[in-house]
Amino acid sequence: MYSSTGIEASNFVSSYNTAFWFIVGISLALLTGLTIAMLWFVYRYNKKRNKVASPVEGNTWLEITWTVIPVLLALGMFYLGWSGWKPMSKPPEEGMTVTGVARMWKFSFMYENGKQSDELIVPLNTPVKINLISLDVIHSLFIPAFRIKSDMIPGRKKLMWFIPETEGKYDIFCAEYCGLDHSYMRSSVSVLPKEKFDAWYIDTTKIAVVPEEAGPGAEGETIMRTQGCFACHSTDGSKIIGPSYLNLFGEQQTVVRDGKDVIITVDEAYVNKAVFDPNSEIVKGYPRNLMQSYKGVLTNEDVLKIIEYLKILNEESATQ
Ligand code: HEC
Ligand SMILES: [Cu+2]
Repeated sequence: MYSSTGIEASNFVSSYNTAFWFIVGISLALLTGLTIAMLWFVYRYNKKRNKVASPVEGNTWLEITWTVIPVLLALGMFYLGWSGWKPMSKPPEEGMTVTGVARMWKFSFMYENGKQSDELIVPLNTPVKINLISLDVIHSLFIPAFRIKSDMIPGRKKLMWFIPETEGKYDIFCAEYCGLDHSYMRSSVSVLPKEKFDAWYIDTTKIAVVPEEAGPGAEGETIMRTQGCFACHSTDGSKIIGPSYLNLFGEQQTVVRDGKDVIITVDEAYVNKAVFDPNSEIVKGYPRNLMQSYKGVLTNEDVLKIIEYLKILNEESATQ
């Protein structure tokens, strides 16, 4: 994985770099010019060399020069910045759309065909538009190699787009401090040639849908996918941020309630509480305050559908 300084990984790299080096160049020229002038004045007009202060009358041409030149330089910086930024807010009609979901502390990307991935996979030379969604706090999707960054704000629709122009794998970071594991909130974007991308995209067998489409549990699965539950809960028994959904429903679980360990059975009432009031009972060994309440987001009916999915998940794994 490389962050690329030399290569043009996206359509925004060259205009961005032009503005960047223009500003750096002006800053360096001003720094050296001012430092040299300052040192010269210290040397030439110190008390030994210039015993009597000489009053200086105004000099119109000098004043015009040092007003007009910096104004032009500042306008030049503005122009390059503006003209490089403007196309970023104007996505083209064509191309593909991906939904990028941020959640403490993970990105996931959902494709139009239902495919879901924690890493962004995109085809070379195709415009990619990303709908930016945050499910909890403000995050920021930052792809340094592509020279693009955008905040992801809960409750607000935002779009980011780019055309990947060089094959490779590049870093993605969260660029907005979003809590404890912010610094681990990383992902990557892989730019593949069109044929390789298509092969990956068409292969929907790896989509994490356990129930048959429209079968029992499918609705619950869809709810959880759109709410981002799978960012923290796996379906294969592995621990991610929260406990796995596999073999959860109907099993015994040790939870901490009012500071005391209690053994409970995961039933409907318990799942309801876990979803609407997650901090009242914390599964032993897991941190408090990670899972947010879904009060007002999900209904009791939604929770019943989720429970149906949890049951199906156990049955599916038992028959395999
Ligand atoms: C930000 C990460 C995160 C997200 C997103 C999240 N959870 Fe959780 N969840 C946790 C953590 C951590 C725990 C364990 C601590 C606790 O009990 O609150 C947990 C616990 C649970 C439990 C109890 C599990 C057990 O072993 O007893 C259930 C049920 C649950 N979550 C369901 C959901 C559902 C349904 C969603 C989506 C609507 C969801 N979670 C979204 C982090 C998350
Ligand atoms: Cu973040």
